[in-house]
Amino acid sequence: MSLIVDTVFDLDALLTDEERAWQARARAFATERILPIIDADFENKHFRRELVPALAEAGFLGMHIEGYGCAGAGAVAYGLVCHELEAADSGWRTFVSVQGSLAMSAIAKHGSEQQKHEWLPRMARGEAIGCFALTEPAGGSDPAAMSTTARRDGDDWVLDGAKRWIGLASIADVAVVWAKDEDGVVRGFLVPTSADGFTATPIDGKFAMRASIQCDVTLESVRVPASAMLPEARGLSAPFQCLNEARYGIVWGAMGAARSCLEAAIGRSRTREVFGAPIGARQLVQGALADMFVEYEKGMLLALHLGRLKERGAITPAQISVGKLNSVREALEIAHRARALLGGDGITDAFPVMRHAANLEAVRTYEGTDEIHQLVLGRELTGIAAFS
Ligand code: TGC
Repeated sequence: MSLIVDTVFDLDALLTDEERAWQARARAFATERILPIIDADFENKHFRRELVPALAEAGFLGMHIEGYGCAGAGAVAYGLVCHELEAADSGWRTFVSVQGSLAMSAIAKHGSEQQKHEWLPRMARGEAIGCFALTEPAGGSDPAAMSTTARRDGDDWVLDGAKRWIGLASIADVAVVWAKDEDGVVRGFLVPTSADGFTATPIDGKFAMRASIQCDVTLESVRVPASAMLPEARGLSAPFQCLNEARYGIVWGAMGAARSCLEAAIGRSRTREVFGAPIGARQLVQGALADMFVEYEKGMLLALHLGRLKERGAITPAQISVGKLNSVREALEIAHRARALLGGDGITDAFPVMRHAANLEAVRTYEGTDEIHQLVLGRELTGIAAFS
């Protein structure tokens, strides 16, 4: 099961048999189903929807949720799946995150029993796709400033506003829409995407995440019944609890992209000859590989530690910020250094490295930018919030 970079620390030895089985299933899926098609899909800006039933069949959708047709797997198992999928492409880890960590988690954490029974089993089977509409065109860092509104009209709610960067919205069946009610309180609504006034338009011109979908969403007098409101979601902490789940998956996922880049660089260093010897025989190259490897292993140990904390119910948002900040920042650095070691060929699709580097630019920005996570940690350390 171990790859070159995984042998030194033998992290596999710290996993249970069940976790290794999830890891193996995800690695097989990534190798057999994603890697053969990902360069073409990235080039052609194509989201291969026909893979969704296979992802569902593998049990990856909402896999950390208990009951309602979901696998009820542990946090480390979920992290390992994110790691393997993102080693192939961030877009497919993002799909699993949006569906499972955001949309399904919102329903599982904040929904009524009826909402859970209506949506979660279908979403776990991949028969219904969800999206999570929080970020707005004016920016994603300060959701408290959202301008989307929910107005009560008789037995209905009427939603108006705009959202941006909403993954999967144009193919989703249900949108978890966050809006302020007439008292200014953030509430969540399950909005069928077929509702009158709901429009999702894929964002074009992306240099990252080209094999996945992010959309502009408009809500123009979208009318939903009172039963569409998530009863347990009241205030911004409700969507933030879902972001915690997605950010946790990124801690593992970004290290998957890093692993792919590191392996490409190691492989190339053994075969590419310059000045009469493999570049891997040069001290500068070995130093670069060693630095990349050290950061990769530190990132994996941190991910595993956070996973075990999460399984004990002991993880905090600040700890997740450490993981998200570190994993994505170091994965990007590893991707950039790998690109340099590959020389000119590193900018081509002969290697996955530029694709990962481009994707990681998006991952660095969504689910809290580097700077947001630095500020979360700054507040943790000083007791002073620097946001406002
Ligand atoms: P503040 O407004 O003061 O707090 C609001 C309430 O939220 C609570 N809270 C959290 N609860 C759980 N987990 C967390 N991580 C939480 N962070 C905050 C907070 O305790 C408070 O609760 P209460 O009960 O007192 O009302 O906000 P803050 O000052 O705590 O936080 C400020 C800041 C900047 C850290 C926060 O606004 C933030 O994290 N901003 C970044 C938001 C972000 O990540 N946006 C990107 C989302 S990605 C996306 O929408 C696309 S989805 C992916 C896709 O579709 O592809």
